Amino acid sequence: TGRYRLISGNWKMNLNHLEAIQLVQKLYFGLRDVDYSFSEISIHPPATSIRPLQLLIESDKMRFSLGAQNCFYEPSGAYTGEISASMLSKLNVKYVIVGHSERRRIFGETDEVVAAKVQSVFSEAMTPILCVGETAQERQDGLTDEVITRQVRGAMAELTGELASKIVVAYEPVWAIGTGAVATSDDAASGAQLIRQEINTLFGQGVSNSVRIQYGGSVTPVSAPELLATEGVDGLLVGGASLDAETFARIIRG
Ligand code: G2H
Repeated sequence: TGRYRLISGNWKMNLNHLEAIQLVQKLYFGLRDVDYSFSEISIHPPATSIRPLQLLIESDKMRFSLGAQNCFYEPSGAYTGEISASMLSKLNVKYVIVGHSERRRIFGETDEVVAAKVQSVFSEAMTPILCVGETAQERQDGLTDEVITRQVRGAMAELTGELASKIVVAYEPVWAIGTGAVATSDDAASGAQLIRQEINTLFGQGVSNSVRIQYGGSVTPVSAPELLATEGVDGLLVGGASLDAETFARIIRG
């Protein structure tokens, strides 16, 4: 497909900066005999660990890209507790997760907020990893297509085609997140297809063909190989299983 595989570790709100350094060192040594040049690896720690990990990755020339889990859409100002895209880009962050279902559900992020965050990440020359996916209830009610279409359109409609082609979209069915209920390869394929179809409608085939689509939701070393081999799936967004170096290394090794 020409799309370069991206495997991302989303640590969520876990590990202090000392534990973060240990985990990345372990991961690095765990992979030293492995050829994983066919994949890019991004690591998304809590904000407190970004600077320490930047120093570690750069000083030891580790082949990991640095990621963040969120950012605010304004560049600066009176927004107590928030972190801007420009602050992240100064730390050489390359990928920023935007619109994760936990942020939509717990922190009330709407499609409009997610769209503004996508724009702010692009404005700092970083790449958003846009998360979309239906809940169990929505799936049961037959709303999967509608929800995915709305979330993709809501976050992407205002982009130029050039920026749109650079986005990474993570299909994360909410019913499969942290539940151990991993989606089947068929579920992942149809989610990815829906996403690519909507991007095709918005921007045309050139753009939809270049967008990378990840699968996320209870990925383990057991399910990873089949998911990675799934038509239209270009990578994984891994939560719980990225918190253990050996486990995450097994996923990367494939
Ligand atoms: C889904 C995923 C990573 P987990 O949220 O974003 O987490 O693998 O723990 O389900």
